[in-house]
Amino acid sequence: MLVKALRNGLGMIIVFVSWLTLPKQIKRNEVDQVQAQENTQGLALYQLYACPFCVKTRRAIHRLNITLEIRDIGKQPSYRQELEQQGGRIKVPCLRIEEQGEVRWMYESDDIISYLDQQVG
Ligand SMILES: N[C@@H](CCC(=O)N[C@@H](CS)C(=O)NCC(=O)O)C(=O)O
Repeated sequence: MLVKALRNGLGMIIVFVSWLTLPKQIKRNEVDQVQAQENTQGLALYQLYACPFCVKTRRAIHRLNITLEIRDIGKQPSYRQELEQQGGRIKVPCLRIEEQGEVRWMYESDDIISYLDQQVG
């Protein structure tokens, strides 16, 4: 109970500091912005709001100036269930990638950020 409260408190501090120190967003012309957004079609990020690795991943999304569908497993039990049953485990962040009708699940914040950098960086 106490550990959970401390972890949540620390998570909220991380969220706040992250908000204060958000990275600069990549600026693109209109055409490139539409293209960048198109390149992220079919992606959904499973996450928890105050998880430090999720904060790190959201910062990268902010830097890349893209909008991704965010599926918070703490707020929506069905997302948690999907992650466990289809992804294979409950660990966040996890990126669900749907390409040409195939779905894969990418765990590990560093891998997710590299993938996003490659797609739209
Ligand atoms: N190395 C992973 C660490 C992710 C991680 O530990 N996430 C925690 C939440 S902050 C989690 O989902 N823990 C559950 C578990 O590992 O089963 C990353 O960078 O994405």
